[in-house]
Amino acid sequence: MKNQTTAVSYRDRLKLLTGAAGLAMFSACGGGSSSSTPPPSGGTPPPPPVPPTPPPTTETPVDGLLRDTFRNNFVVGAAVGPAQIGSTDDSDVLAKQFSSLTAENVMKPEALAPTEGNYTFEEADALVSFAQTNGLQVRGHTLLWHRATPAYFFEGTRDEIKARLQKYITDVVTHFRGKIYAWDVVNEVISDDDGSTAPYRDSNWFQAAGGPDYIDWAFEAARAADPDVKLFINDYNTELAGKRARLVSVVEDLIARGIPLDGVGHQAHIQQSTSAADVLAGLDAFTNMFAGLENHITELDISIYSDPVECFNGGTNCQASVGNTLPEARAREQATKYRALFDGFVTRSNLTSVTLWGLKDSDSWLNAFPVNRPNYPLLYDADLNTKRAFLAITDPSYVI
Ligand code: 9MR
Repeated sequence: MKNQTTAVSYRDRLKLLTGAAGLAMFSACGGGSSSSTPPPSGGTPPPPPVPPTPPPTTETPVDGLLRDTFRNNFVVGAAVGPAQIGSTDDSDVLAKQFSSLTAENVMKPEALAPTEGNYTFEEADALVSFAQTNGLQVRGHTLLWHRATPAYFFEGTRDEIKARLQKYITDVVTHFRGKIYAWDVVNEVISDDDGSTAPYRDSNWFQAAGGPDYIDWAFEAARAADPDVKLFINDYNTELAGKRARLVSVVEDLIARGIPLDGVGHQAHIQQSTSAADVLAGLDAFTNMFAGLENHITELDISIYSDPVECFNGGTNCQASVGNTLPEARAREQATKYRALFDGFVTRSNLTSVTLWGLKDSDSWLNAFPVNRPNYPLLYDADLNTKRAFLAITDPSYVI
């Protein structure tokens, strides 16, 4: 049902936009049938044709354009923190254009419970409060990760570790109950290769629990604390066949054993060389796995570089920096990829949330990963101008 609605809605938007553009042009020509009437014999000859105007790199989008373009498809989110919430300019764009927020860092265990039992909810609460005031929903990220987690979580016996994790998840999910629509319950628990612990990552959590049972503990504690929030397993590289297959096997196992799971989060940290079809295949691998399963795109960004694997593994052979300005050719390539992704996203009826991993390019983690180098992976430039990528996904008639 949603599939139909979404496809129609997106095409309706195309019609509306072309209609609006036609109307504007019509009225600029003076309106009425005279614009197409040939001049009377002996009258002023028609002016020479005007050469086409190159498409703008930026324009001022109408309020709600991003959110409303996909209103019938999925919520559109951005990962943010205190800097964006505290900036008048950033928060204005967030409130006007987005329908969802994720805490880039302030809901991670090291932020919420830096010492055992002492919760520091202030920054996360401020984010939730900003979202509620402005009508945005909140995605929770993340209850369990092998990074951004204080060492005390791994101290003691297996039973103590389990009890501590259960208490942490119970406390945090209860604190945000009713204010968050989905939690990344476990983040990046899948291995990157077929090593001895595959399909599970050989992590501090895997070691502390002596296997993958901690994943069950996390989901069960989250469900017990909030029967309504959607529970997600979140990971990167689902566009790669091997990683995807390992995640599929884990999700199938969780479902078969009745572990409460509502959906799969696809981080989608991709680069210019990533094929949009592969990202969409990552979504499709989970469709129909069980009735009601949802996909979320949780951390979308498109690096303008196309780095080889050794760049990610050891910082070698990374592409040269383009410098402090995004070259037009790269902006166009990136916009084309964003459009290909969103054209595919709107036809996936179980995709219910798409989040960009940041608001503007200058805030992105990719300026420091895999090496220090200016990157331009998002929809807004450092001055909050909309980029070609923004126009490509919000205006089907925009010529990239
Ligand atoms: O963007 C986040 C960065 O600011 C943090 O320093 C880092 C460590 O907490 O986490 C980054 O976000 C990651 C996300 O939480 C999980 N997927 C990968 C993201 C990029 O590293």
